[in-house]
Amino acid sequence: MLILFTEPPKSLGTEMNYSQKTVPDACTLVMCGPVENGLPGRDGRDGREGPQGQKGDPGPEGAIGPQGPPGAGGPPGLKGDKGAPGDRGAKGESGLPDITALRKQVEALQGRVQHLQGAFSLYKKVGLFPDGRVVGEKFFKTGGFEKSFQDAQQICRQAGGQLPSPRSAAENGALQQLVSAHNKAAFLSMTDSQTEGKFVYPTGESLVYSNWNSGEPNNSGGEEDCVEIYDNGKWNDKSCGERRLVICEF
Ligand code: MMA
Ligand code: CA
Repeated sequence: MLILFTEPPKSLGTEMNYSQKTVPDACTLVMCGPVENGLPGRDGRDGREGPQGQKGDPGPEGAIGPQGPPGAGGPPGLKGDKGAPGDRGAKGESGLPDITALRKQVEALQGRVQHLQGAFSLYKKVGLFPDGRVVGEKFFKTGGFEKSFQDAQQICRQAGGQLPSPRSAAENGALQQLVSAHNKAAFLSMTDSQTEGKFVYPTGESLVYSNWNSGEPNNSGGEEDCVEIYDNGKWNDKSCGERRLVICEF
């Protein structure tokens, strides 16, 4: 070890055991001895930070998370049906009807009637296209297919109607349109099954209108209890077992 002082030391401990030599101009050189290993030095300072370690393996899969919050509400539902009419109001003070309230009720009803008229007008067109006819308060509609009298009668009854009972030239003309459009004769509702030669409606009522072809009804073969309408609108009595165009009346 080399120690330099700016001036010679004034005193040194005897126990330090050293040799000394003066260096001209500058300072005193002190050589420490004897030459043998000294005590171990203090621990050095910590080294620099090492390089970053390698990326570790992925950890084990975590446990399933808690249930999420409920989703947003759905779109609003369809408009509900109209409610039942309200209770009758309390009797007025005077006992006379409340004209203002009644006027409002009439206006509300007029609006509802107008709406129904529009809806009915549309449904009528839909129902009549393309094989329906309206005449007065009566509707005729054909299924476009042919059936025996019994089957045709059942089909019309199941549909909430009945076989055609034309009671006027106008009604007969509407039927004729459907028959000629399909080029197929159709059964009417009337028969003379009960009394030969006496045709009646399903109710038993006698005919109020007829349009027999010339020479009809002739009960040809002794087995013609039903009635068909030709595409010229004329009627002929015919066997009920034949298959004819099904037209129903509503
Ligand atoms: C003729 C005529 C009718 C009868 C039919 C039976 C074609 O018309 O006699 O009255 O109902 O035949 O097919
Ligand atoms: Ca006949």
